[in-house]
Amino acid sequence: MGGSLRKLFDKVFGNQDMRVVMLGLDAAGKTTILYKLHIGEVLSTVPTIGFNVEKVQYKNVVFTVWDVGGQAKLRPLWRYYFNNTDGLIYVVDSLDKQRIEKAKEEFKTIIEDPLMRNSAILVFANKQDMPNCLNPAEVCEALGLPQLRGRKWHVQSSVAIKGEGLYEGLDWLCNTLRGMKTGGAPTS
Ligand code: G3D
Ligand code: MG
Repeated sequence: MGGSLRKLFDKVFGNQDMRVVMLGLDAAGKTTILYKLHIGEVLSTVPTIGFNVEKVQYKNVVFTVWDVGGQAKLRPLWRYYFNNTDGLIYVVDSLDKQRIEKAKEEFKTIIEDPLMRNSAILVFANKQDMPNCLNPAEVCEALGLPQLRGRKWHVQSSVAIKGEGLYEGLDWLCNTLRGMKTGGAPTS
């Protein structure tokens, strides 16, 4: 993202208080995105709770990131981080057709959690540089997004390793959350 992308980030988020969780199966591209954003030092917590959590705070915006799809018994612990979440970013490896069903199951579990019921949902259909990957519309279908009722969601094509699509996705998320807050809708 570099300096200029940081400026865009400033423009998008300003000084809003915002809590964002970024989830997805391992290898989807979450850590790459976190580093590409260049918004601060990525802190990796010691996994005393059983799973590794990465965290970046930039001004009033906090990003918390972890891999889903591991041990089911750890799932209840995720909810500790769901509290007060405004935005959910779900990252999909569009090339990993074998695990798209698994990605969908995990996604469903997350968005159906009562603590997540008001959060806006940004999906990165990542790795769009790879030939024969699912395109964003196919990722959208595979996750069942068109059937979602009463939720704000958006699928953004991305190539995390090149930083492509990241700003556009965050711009949508931020504008959406701003609109929801202005309209008095709960976001967390
Ligand atoms: P995770 O944090 O979700 O587990 P990572 O995923 O960010 O660690 O990324 C997993 C691998 O996918 C990395 O490769 C990373 O470079 C690669 N990757 C991430 N985004 C993209 C993308 O948009 N396109 C392509 N082609 N690769 C991507 P390595 O080889 O380091 O494991
Ligand atoms: Mg990672």
